[in-house]
Amino acid sequence: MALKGLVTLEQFIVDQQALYKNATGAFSKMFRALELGAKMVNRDVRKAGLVDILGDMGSMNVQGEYQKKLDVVADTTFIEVLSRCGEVCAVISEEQDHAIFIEGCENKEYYVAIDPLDGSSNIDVNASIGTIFSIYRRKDSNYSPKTEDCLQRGSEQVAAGYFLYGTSTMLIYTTGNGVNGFTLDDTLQEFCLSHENIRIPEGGAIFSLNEGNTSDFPEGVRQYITWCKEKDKATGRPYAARYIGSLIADVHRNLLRGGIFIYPGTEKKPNGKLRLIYECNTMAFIVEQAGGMAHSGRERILDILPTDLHQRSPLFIGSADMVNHALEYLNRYS
Ligand code: P6P
Repeated sequence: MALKGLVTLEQFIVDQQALYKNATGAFSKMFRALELGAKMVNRDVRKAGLVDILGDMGSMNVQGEYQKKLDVVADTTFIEVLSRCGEVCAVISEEQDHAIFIEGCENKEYYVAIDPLDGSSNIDVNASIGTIFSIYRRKDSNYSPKTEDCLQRGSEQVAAGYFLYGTSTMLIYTTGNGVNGFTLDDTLQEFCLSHENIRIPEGGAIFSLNEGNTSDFPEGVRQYITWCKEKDKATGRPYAARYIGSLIADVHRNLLRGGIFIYPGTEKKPNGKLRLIYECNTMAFIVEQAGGMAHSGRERILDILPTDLHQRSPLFIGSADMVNHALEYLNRYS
């Protein structure tokens, strides 16, 4: 790649920061911390087969899910780098029961919500996994942070992004002015701008959900998926079924190609499996900024006011035309 075309993440953030007259540099310090954490996790993920960090920890997280060793390594890594950057007052992590309040940063205004390593079930089989993060600003930073400060709507996010440890390592993020993608150049160990101003196609021909759960799906979801599978040349059906079982990878594919990802609520689990604050909200902000939609089946994801750090939400996310179509079926058969 000719140097002239090379825009590193660092340069991009500096350029973007110039757009904000009252920027204090806190933002770029947080991003440098997240970038360092991702490079460390990327290194561990890439060598996981060679050292003893595959498999289960033998412990459970607050979700009642068995923790993989890499889950815990990633969680520890990101909490460490975010604590040391000196700009974050609290970290909400999928792997931590409670908010982690950072000593010495009690008066800092930003907090970070993170799923340190999403897609754990894919770790041991070498399928794509990733880190999901959101940055919020506290309403009032004149006192030590409390858990209640970290229960804001997704529409309050200052930034949202994910690191994808796939065939290449990428960072996709938004600060509310569009979505940009960076690919890690392993030789330089720099994230370089590779996908500028990503826009999700309005329509798509990919549907992504775990059809193993079909018998538990709401009737509207079942009917929509049946429609996606019908033969109809004029509308390009049947659509393609694609499901990696890793939220980041499934949403990332649809972000670039168009498509819909659905993790619906069921009778047994009316709020589905995915967590609102550090999975649904993050992906919703990104997809909406790229021109798509993200909905719970009841309301826009970013409008939901959280009442619990680890609460779950059903998720319909992707190309606007496809999400609207799926919601029509949901309403028709509800
Ligand atoms: P299921 C991974 O464990 C995860 O949290 C998401 O990344 C993924 O979309 C979902 O769970 C997969 O869940 O029930 O289809 O295995």
